[in-house]
Amino acid sequence: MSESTRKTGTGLLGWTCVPHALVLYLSILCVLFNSCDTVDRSKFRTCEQSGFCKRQRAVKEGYSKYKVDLSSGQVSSSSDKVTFSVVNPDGGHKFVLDVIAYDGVFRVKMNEESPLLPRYEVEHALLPDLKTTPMQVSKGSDSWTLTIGKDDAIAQVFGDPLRIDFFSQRKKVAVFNGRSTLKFEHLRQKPDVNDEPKEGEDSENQVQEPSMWEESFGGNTDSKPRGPESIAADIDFPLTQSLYGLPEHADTLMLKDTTNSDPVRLYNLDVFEYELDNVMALYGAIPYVIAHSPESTVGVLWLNAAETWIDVGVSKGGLVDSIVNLVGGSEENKEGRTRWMSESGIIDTFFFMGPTPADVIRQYGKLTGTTPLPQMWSIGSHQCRWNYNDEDDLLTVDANFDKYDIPYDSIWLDIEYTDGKKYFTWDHHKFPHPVEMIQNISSKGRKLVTILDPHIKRESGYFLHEDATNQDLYVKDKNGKIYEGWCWPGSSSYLDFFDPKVRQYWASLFALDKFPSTLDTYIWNDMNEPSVFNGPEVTMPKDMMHYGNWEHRDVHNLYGLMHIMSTYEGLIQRSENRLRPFILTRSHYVGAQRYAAVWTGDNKADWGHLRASIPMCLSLSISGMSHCGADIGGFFHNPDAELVLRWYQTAAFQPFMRNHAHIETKRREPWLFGDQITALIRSAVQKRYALLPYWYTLFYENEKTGMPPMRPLWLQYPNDINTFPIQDQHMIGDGLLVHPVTDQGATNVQVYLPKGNWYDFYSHKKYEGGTHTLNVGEDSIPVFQRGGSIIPTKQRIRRSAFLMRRDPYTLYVALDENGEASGSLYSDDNESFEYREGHYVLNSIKFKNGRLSSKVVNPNSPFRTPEWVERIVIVGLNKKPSSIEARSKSVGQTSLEFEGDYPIVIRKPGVLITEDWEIEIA
Ligand SMILES: *[C@@H]1O[C@H](CO)[C@@H](O)[C@H](O)[C@H]1NC(C)=O
Ligand SMILES: CC(=O)N[C@H]1CO[C@H](CO)[C@@H](O)[C@@H]1O
Repeated sequence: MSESTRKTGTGLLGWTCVPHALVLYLSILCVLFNSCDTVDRSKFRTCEQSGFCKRQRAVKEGYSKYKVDLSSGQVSSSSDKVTFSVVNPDGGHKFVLDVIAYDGVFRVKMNEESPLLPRYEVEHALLPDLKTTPMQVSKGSDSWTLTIGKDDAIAQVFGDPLRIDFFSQRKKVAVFNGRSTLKFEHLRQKPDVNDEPKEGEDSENQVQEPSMWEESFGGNTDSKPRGPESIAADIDFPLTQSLYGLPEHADTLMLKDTTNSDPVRLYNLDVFEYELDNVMALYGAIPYVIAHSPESTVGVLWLNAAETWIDVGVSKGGLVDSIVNLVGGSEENKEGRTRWMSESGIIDTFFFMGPTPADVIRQYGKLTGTTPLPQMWSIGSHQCRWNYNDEDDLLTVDANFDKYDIPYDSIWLDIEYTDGKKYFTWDHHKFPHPVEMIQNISSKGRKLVTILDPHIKRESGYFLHEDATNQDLYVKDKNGKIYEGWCWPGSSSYLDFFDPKVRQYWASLFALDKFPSTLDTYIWNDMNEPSVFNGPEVTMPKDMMHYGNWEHRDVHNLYGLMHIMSTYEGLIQRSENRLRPFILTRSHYVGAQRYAAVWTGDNKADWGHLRASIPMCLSLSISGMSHCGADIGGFFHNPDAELVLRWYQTAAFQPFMRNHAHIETKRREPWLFGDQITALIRSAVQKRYALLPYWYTLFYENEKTGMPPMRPLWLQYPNDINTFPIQDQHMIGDGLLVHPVTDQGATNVQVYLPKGNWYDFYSHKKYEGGTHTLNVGEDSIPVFQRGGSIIPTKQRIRRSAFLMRRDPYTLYVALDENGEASGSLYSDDNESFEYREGHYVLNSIKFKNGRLSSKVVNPNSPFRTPEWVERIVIVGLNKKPSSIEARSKSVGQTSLEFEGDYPIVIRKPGVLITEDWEIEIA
């Protein structure tokens, strides 16, 4: 959540001292004048207002003269790394360049040879113990050629000037420093004002700008004790201008040209009422781009945790032009360009060489990790509010879900459940019996999720504050004094999660004898950018100090990752490694997918924000954060019935589904908008629950391969250029295509279906590939099943996912032009880590030559479940069957009843998902 009173424009003093009535009055004023509806831009820096960004953006093409000394090239003993020395002839400063190989991936690292002080290298984002791979090295006079595999991936390192060309399947797909804009500000002594420029000193070192050694913004001064140390480099993509990634932004899925705007900014911030179609920084930062073309796909990760800005060049004409060029095959203007600028750290870039989008996703997942399979309940529907007031309120809301027959799996408590915003405590007046309350919820198979933020109330007697003070667990300023900022509790300090001792301490707090709760309590980590109400840009000053003597500047974008890593450890310890943790985080960085689900933060009750939820979650999904959703209804302001309904219908088909609202909004539980809307919301939520087996199977595959459940169309149809800009519809797995209705008063939607056969998932009407205009009513959620897919569902909808765990399946089989289809079905104990020891069942299901057959992929699994198949629905058969027969160990050989011409519905095949079976259609 975001501080509500910030909209009044009063500062720290204002909102602590101004009486409530005045705050209210100011809020009313802002409503009247409509000035509270947008972000206060003056709070956040532009590139021009950020010293290093301004310096780096002024760099012209051809600026850099860095030279690689090829004769210095050293190949490591296992040929997985080549090291060169690099010199900047302007002043003679020396650098080290490493090229390292992993399976399908090149890593390019550049640091000063002997920096004045160590420069920060990102920790914890990548998986530990990465396996490198050998390269073949061929040494030429002007370049060295490094090859992975046969000649699948090649990096050609040129000496003068420094440039690296990357080839995938012999096509040039990326170029590092091809425009010679690399600029590496080496660390230096602070010059005396009276110093004359020294002989032999580089020209850059002679320029002194005031922003280099101290910088002020919005009344805060950054003391910059280390001086200027920014880095920047260009990375271009000769084959394409279709670039994706760089979350988190409330912007288009396909990156836009930034020539006439600010660069895209990555700096984790708590932005109040964020604007749409905007490259301003938001809560998370994933410095990762995928450049996609029908010829080849390549990914680039710029592993740096400091403030980062990225310029994107995708031609003057932008998107339309680039598509025209793609179609026309024109060579000009095809190249997409990026230039990356970070305030500190080193240059550390990864090139994921593809060649297909699925390969890039897999390669990225192997280095940064994938989303572990979530517990089944956590992909159900969640109910949250700032705040459910007390035990009665919470239990009444819970009971109403049953009364109105709307399935849901967890209820959430925001900050007001605590005793005075002291985390790991309960307000004893409002929540006198937390354990009993949670047990009441979990007896119906549901969970409680409570919020735990990283700021700690500075109150003597509060155990956490006392421990943190006595055991030295807080972030400090550069003089060693504990940093104090302002957040929900008032005066607060911030745990330094970079310190292993702090992570261990935080993890220990989840023990059930420390935090009154149960194993059915899960965690929401908010405000972890970190949000500091009175800090520069609402966050921590850059010259604060973390464990290891690193400035906050170096590690800012990692703070949230360290917070959720500690929480994850706490949940693991609490259940003695048995249960899969569930955490929702707002801040995120590369690798956060290994620990948490993510939501798009404090959005707004308007149609634009509903539409934005799709590209935002798609962008996060392709960047690893696959368990993504947006607050249903919009966090700020009050949605009307139509918007709430459309939002439910949209969110029911997104990976993370949660209704949440600001404390000043009206109640918006799903039964509060009249009987008809309640019924329509019920139907949307039931559709979600019917598809839980499909989502669950997709999340299992996501852990294995990195492929996210929610996918842009181009991920599935990489050669269909019509799909490249699409962001109002998406795929779920490779079987379903969704085009939710996201316009107010819409009576129709235009749906693009790629080549092939498609079937309306609910009416079974057949469609061919192409653009279709569909009439929509208030109950419409256009969902299409791809001909060639098999979708597992459960059609006995109960009050929670838990209660459906033993229910039988209905399979939806949609045949392609050849009368074939395939799909998978995964099941396990829905909550523990035992699946990693083989306790699960995976079915590979195929339809071919009139026969539907299922094979247990892991027949030796000890996992047992009574789940069986109760119905099979087939579309696309070219003749009506005369008889249908099932064969399996449990049913023997038996003829089956079926009905309907179209679709054909097979009743009670009775086969088990733990056995192989066949159904013959004659
Ligand atoms: C738990 O449920 C029981 C039975 O409905 C009720 O009497 C009790 O007050 C509930 N306790 C709490 C703390 O919610
Ligand atoms: C089918 C199955 O094994 N279901 C398990 C799902 O998780 C619950 C606990 O939440 C177990 O009790 C079930 O056995």
